[in-house]
Amino acid sequence: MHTRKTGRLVLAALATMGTLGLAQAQPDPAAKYQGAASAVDPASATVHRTPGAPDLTDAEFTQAKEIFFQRCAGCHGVLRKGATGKPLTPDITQKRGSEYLKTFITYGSPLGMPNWGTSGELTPEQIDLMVKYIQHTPPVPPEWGMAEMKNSWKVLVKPEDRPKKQMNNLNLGNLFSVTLRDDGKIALIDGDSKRIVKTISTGYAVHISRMSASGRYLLVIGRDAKIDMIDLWMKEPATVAEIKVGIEARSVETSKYKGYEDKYVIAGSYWPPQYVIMDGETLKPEEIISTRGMTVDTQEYHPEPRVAAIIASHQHPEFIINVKETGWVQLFNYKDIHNPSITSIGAAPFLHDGGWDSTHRYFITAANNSNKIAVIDSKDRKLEALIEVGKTPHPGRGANFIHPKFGPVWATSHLGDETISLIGTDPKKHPKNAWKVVQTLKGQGGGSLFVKTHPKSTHLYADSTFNPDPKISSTIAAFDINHLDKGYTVLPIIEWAGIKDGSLRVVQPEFNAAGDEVWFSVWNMKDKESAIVVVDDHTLKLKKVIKDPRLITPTGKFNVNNTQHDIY
Ligand code: DHE
Repeated sequence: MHTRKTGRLVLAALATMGTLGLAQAQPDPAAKYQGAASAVDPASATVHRTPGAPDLTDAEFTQAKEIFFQRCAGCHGVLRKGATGKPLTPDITQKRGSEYLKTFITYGSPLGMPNWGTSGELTPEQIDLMVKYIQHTPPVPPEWGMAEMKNSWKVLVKPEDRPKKQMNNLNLGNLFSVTLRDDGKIALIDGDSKRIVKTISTGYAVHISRMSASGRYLLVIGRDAKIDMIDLWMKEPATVAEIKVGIEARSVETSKYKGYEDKYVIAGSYWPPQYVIMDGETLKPEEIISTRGMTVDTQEYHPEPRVAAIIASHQHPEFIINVKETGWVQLFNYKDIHNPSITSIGAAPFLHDGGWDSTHRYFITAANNSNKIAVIDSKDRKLEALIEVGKTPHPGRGANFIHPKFGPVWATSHLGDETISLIGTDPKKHPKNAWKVVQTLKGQGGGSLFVKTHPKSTHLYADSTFNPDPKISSTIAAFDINHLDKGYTVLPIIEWAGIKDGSLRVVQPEFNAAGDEVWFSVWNMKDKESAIVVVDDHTLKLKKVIKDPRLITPTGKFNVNNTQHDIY
């Protein structure tokens, strides 16, 4: 663990390269979990040639750059150093040679590389182009510093002009913010009436929503790193401030430590690799911290350690920040944001998503490509455990419940296999079970992204969104927490939605505030009908199907009360 006073120091040395791995079996579910289009504007990156690489005209280089940023950067990184996807730097790709690369891009691999050729997503000509392109040095997009942030920053309604109390009669605690991914909007849906209150334009390929500590402000981040701050107290909820914190991003959070409620907002970006602390009422950018630095394992310099999950500590005035490629968890203390003390805790590379244990003391997070779960003690500021789990764990924020035999546990499912790992989380009353896998459940199949439960529920739900078998990706597994050995009940979500046309999958369970309903997204293509299916948690029966032409590619759903109070 390192504690360092930080101005904006960034250390530098050279990086080693991984190697491309190719296995022969069937594509596994993770193959579908492709990076979404990077928001980096390909035109913004400089062009240069590389010795040893097949020639490309400028026009070909530019076209290939577009395809790479759109299709590949989410997994391989903008600088192609690798993350969810393998490193693709010229020293590796030129050694492999064009034939090998062409096969790899065409057929994919069960390690998660989509089959771009046989799926028809890329033409043979485009594949030839990409084979040449990835043998060149990657073009580097521009940085995005304070000047660019301030240029993009707008306060649309000044704090002094905002209402002093809630001016609408919405049951805010049971409002849902729903990501309309490819429409660049969110839908605010009233949890009681199941009606869309309104849709609000946000960033491109909008990703997640988070709530301010008071439950008043909704923060939404797009993959283009645009943040919208929505005031839920207004007569009609509306955006009161916005800012673009980088070129590509995934995570946003607000300060929750007592005395600092709604005081600060933090957002972390994929490109440039950095995070920024903003004023909690206006989004004014205050302090930018670069995450570039050394990897925890080989201590090599990494130029693009992207910021993954961020969570707000309840134990100290701190944000807890996952730095994906280097494997550091940074605790940014916001007592003095311009002279911050940052505790860096070494975990494992490829940190991704995660959430609290039921006491909100331990941050439990996936180091997904290390097949590990890291447990961070946010009170004592240390690594509590690194736990081996299944292939490519992907918990979302995970799911907490009292296991009839092992006591308090936290669950994660996996992208790379069908298991669900239950980890003991109570070092005081169940020390034997703490920070180890106490039970491994068998889910429907790999390709799972999210598990969820609720303190008032006796069910654990798991999706299998990216499983290649539509019978699995269109349904949900519901486990009875008190009889886990009985396996699961399959909920035919897409059948209940009554939608046949399109390429449909079910994603992300989310409870309502009362904890007696579970909402699932029926995620279709942009020009096809999608839906949200609401299930009665007690009976596991269909309660309601929400359909509306405005519900375009619904994915993440964030109940205000549960998100505000970290209930899952
Ligand atoms: Fe997400 C959370 C990154 C693809 C839906 N996603 C997260 C988090 C990260 C992340 C770092 C944790 C944020 C936090 O807690 O602060 N997601 C990425 C990617 O890099 C990836 C793999 C590819 C990409 O290029 O974006 C990716 N994510 C997706 C999707 O394709 C999903 C399924 C659909 C969509 O809307 O894009 C998707 N991600 C979600 C959701 C959450 C999320 C719903 C929040 C879960 C929660 O309960 O908090």
